[in-house]
Formats: sequence, structure tokens, C-alpha cells
Amino acid sequence: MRELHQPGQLHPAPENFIAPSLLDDITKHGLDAQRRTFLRQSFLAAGTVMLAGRAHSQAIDQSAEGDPAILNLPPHSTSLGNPVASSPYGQPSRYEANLQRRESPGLTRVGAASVSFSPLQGMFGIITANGLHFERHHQGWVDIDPSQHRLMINGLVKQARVFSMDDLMRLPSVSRMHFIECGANTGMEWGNVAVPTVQYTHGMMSCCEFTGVPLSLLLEHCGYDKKNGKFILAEGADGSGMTRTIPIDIALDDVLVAYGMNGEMLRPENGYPLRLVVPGVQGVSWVKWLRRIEVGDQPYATKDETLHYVDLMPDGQQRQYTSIQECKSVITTPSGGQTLVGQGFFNISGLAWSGRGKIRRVDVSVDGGRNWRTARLESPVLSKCLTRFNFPWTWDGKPAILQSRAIDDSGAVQPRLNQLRAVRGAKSIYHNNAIQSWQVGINGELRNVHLE
Ligand SMILES: Nc1nc2c(c(=O)[nH]1)N[C@H]1C(S)=C(S)[C@@H](COP(=O)(O)O)O[C@H]1N2
Ligand SMILES: [Mo]
Repeated sequence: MRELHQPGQLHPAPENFIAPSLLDDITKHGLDAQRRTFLRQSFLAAGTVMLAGRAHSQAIDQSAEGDPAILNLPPHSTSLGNPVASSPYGQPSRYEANLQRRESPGLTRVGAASVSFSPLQGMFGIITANGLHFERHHQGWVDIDPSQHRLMINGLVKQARVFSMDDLMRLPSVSRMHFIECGANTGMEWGNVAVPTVQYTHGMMSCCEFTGVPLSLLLEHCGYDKKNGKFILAEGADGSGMTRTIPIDIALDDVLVAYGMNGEMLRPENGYPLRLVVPGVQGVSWVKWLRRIEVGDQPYATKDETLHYVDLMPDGQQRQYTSIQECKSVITTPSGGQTLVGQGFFNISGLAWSGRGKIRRVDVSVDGGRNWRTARLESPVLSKCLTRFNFPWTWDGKPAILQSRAIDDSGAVQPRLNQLRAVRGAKSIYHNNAIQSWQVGINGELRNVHLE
């Protein structure tokens, strides 16, 4: 795993945003009845996918007898529909109201600082709808007047400059599809906590088409110091004082100063009007409400890279500046909390990604990793972007364990959880890219399990 430099000294463990009491609760007692109900409700939408599958096959079986739902004409087939623009900004169907980003019952919310997870179990393809993009705020989100917003570039530059949004939006722009994953995604699984659903195991991840100005263009424009400029510092305008160091080679490579997300302006929760897009790098470096970029000759060692976002190793040392999101994949349907409603055919579908480049291959196992077969990768397969994979499976009604294993074009293979723990210990928070296991019971219910 890539590191910018070795830690020079020991650092205290980072502040853990997982509430120890709730963690104990889930670990010792499992989920209580109230939470179970909550989770059942939150995954109703996902369950609907499975039920729809059954309805479909029943419809095929019963077509000779006649299905009332196809024979009777409902009122919507015999009347006028709603006029255009009665919903000037389009909303999802009311039948999709359960598909929501959600806060995990196992995480603390400190004031406005918290995290909401994307409902991966109910999403298709590779693009995250803007209203379902995960959120991670260290000090809450803000809605900034773009006419008042400014970006300064200073430090080791010939000419420090301040840009307005108008200045930035007249410059040449590019659009690129990339995933963003919080370094803490899948963080609870380091220990013996197996959170119940893919929304909470992997939902601190989203993928969008971002539009903006290449940072290289702005740095050139300001005449950055090519000899001594080795790092940049990115700073956000929210109350968290979010600041991150990024090596200049990454900054000049594919980093964007972005204002667009999936064809419209960024949402306030995701950094409106300006955020940094740092492809392949953990979410924390994608500074939102971006207000300043400083060019420097060494890493800045800010609070967000010394106290937070460091990896606690088994020997008590902390790894710093571990920023690349390594090769990873997960089966999103069927997944924990969902139920197979009968034997027979199910399409296994999931997502694979790597901060190092493109996904080369994804293998799927239905027997806990004893046998693997290659899944079908759906196009497009893009660098530092989610790749959708599909795998046909016929469930025979017996217990099964579903897993996916990704391999990227650098040759990196997604590790088993215990392989990762052997190197990194079980007390880390960040950069868990282990293979995820979903156990299928004879009742068809899927749950998250950690294999030996
Ligand atoms: N200014 C600022 N930028 C920020 C944060 C923040 O709290 N403030 N959170 C960071 C973290 S930890 C992550 S994972 C991503 C989350 O981006 P999102 O909320 O758009 O999903 O933004 C990063 N950028
Ligand atoms: Mo994060």
C-alpha cells in the first residue's frame, strides 16, 4: 500500500467516530428488535426488487390462466395524466420513497457532523443519483452564495490569484466519471462487527460524472514553482477547517476543481459551488466548498492527516498519508438484509473499483471462496470509476455464501478479510478493501458474515 513517507513518530489513535457504546451493543447483543424493524423498513425498497422477480416469473407461469393486473384497465389507462412541469424539478415515484441515504444506527452524530450512506442495494449501473450521493461532513453542510464565493491559489507561485465562480466557469472544462469513497468505508468490519446491510458496509461511496477545470491549468496559470512545489494544500470554506495535503504529481495529473455533478451544479451537501475531485484518492481529500489551494515544498501535516485519517497498525504505530483507495468490490444484490423469495434464477450484481486504474476482472464465489468463476463486466469500464458486474446464479435452496473478488489493471487482487487483518490488525478504521461475504440461509435470508 502506498505511503508518502514513513511516520516519523508515534501518534495517538485518531478520534473514532463510532460510538463505543453502540458498537458494544451491536457486537454483544446483535441488533435489538427495534433496530431490526427499522432495518427491515429501510430495506423494503430493496426487498421489492426480489419480489418483483417472483411476480415476474409467476406472471409467466400463470399467463395462460390470466393475471387480473394485465386484464383489467386501471384508471390511469383511461384518463388524463398530470401536466408537464407540475413537478418543475422532477422527483422519484412515491413508490420509491424507501430508497434513501440513511444514517447508521451504529455511528454517533456529533452535532451536525456525521455521515449518511448511499443505498447501494437499490441502485443500478454505476452512476449515483445526486439526491442519493453519500454525505460526510465534519462540521455540517453549508449552502454558499456562488456570487460571493472565491478560490485563492497562493504559496509557491509567481502570481497568487483569486478566482470568482464566473472566472472559473469561462475556462476550458472537462467531464470525468469517478468514484468517491470515504477512507472509513467498511471501517466497522475491521473488528468483529458485521453491520447488517451493504448500505452500511459500503455506502460511504458514490460515483458521478464531475465537470470542472483541471487543477493543472490553474496551477500553470499562476506559475507554480516547478522546482520546489512538491505538494499542494486544499482548504474548505466550512467551519471544519478541512485541509489536506496532496502530492503535486497527483494534483497535476487528473485532479479537477469541479462545479458540476451529473450534469447540474454540485449539491450543497457535496460542496456547492466548488469542490476538489481527486480521482482514486480517499474522500477526505475531495475538499468541499473549496476556497484555497496553496503550493508548498513539504507535506502540511494538518489535523486531518496527523490526528485523523491515519491507520493504526498492530504494533501501535500509525500509517500517515495512505490515500489511494485500493482494489475492492462488493455484491450489492442480493445482499445483507434482503431475502430470496424462492429457489431458481437470480442475477447476482455488484460493483468493483480501484484507485489505481481500471478493473481487469471480477470473480464470484457462491460457496464461500472455494470455487470462483468470472463475472461479466458491463461497459463502460473506466479508470478510477465504478464498474458494474453481473453473474447468473441458480439458487438450489441450500445454504450459500456469496463473495466477489476484484483484480485491477495494476495486478492488485482484493484480499480476504483475514489476509488484511494479518497485516493491518483489527483496530484500524480506514482502508478496508476486504472481500465481503453474504451468507444465504435456507429461509433465503442474507446476512453479513466474517469467515475464518
Ligand atoms: N470542506 C470539507 N470538505 C470535505 C469534508 C468536510 O467535512 N469539509 N469531508 C470530507 C470527507 S471525510 C469525505 S469522505 C468527503 C465526502 O464527500 P460527500 O459528502 O460529497 O460524499 O468529503 C470530504 N471533503
Ligand atoms: Mo471521509
